[in-house]
Amino acid sequence: MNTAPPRVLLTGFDAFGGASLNPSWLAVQALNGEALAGHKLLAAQIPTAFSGSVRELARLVRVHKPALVICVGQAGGRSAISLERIAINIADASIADNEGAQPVDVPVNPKGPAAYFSTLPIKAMLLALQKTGIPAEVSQTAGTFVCNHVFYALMNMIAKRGKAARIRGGFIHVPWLPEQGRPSMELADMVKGLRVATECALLTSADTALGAGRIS
Ligand code: PCA
Repeated sequence: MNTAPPRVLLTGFDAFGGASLNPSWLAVQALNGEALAGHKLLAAQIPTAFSGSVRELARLVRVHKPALVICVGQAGGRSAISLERIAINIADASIADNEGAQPVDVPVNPKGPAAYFSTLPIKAMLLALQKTGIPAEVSQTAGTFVCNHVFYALMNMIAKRGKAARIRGGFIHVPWLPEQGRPSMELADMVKGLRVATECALLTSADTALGAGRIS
């Protein structure tokens, strides 16, 4: 009998754009192996590359069969943990990715819908984060670089599975670390914030009880 706990896959990206680190990877790595709400957290790095990231994500989902997938990326210029609401079907890169690709106005999936919503309970997660005092927000765009691309590909992957095999998934952006510039967030707060957000996603089945009016 297989008694292994169901898994949560947390992905972070490698460094890009001339940086020497990416806080998304450092943060998810710190959570690797933890037990949370009856699940086991598994952290994996994916490349900051349009093609390579999606290939690796698909492989990870195939191999680990997670119940929940949260992809995490860095968003320089933001000061809060950003719970992404929507993935859009476009790649429009202002810099080259780590494989030298720089798609401009190219759909992620030419046959896919214009957008997908996250299936994470983002309002409940926001409230849980606010209770800890860690700066958090719902974000209406994950940009048009590799993060949005992976977010869209993840939701597309999930949508194509039958209802019975459906996994829950979404995307979270974290700010820079203090050594990267401002605004920033300490790594310990990112790690704690991601743990709280993940636990909330595991414990909240529907994101309906919380009206937007209750959350500033
Ligand atoms: N941030 C980039 C890609 C990788 C990352 O960590 C983005 O926001 O698209």
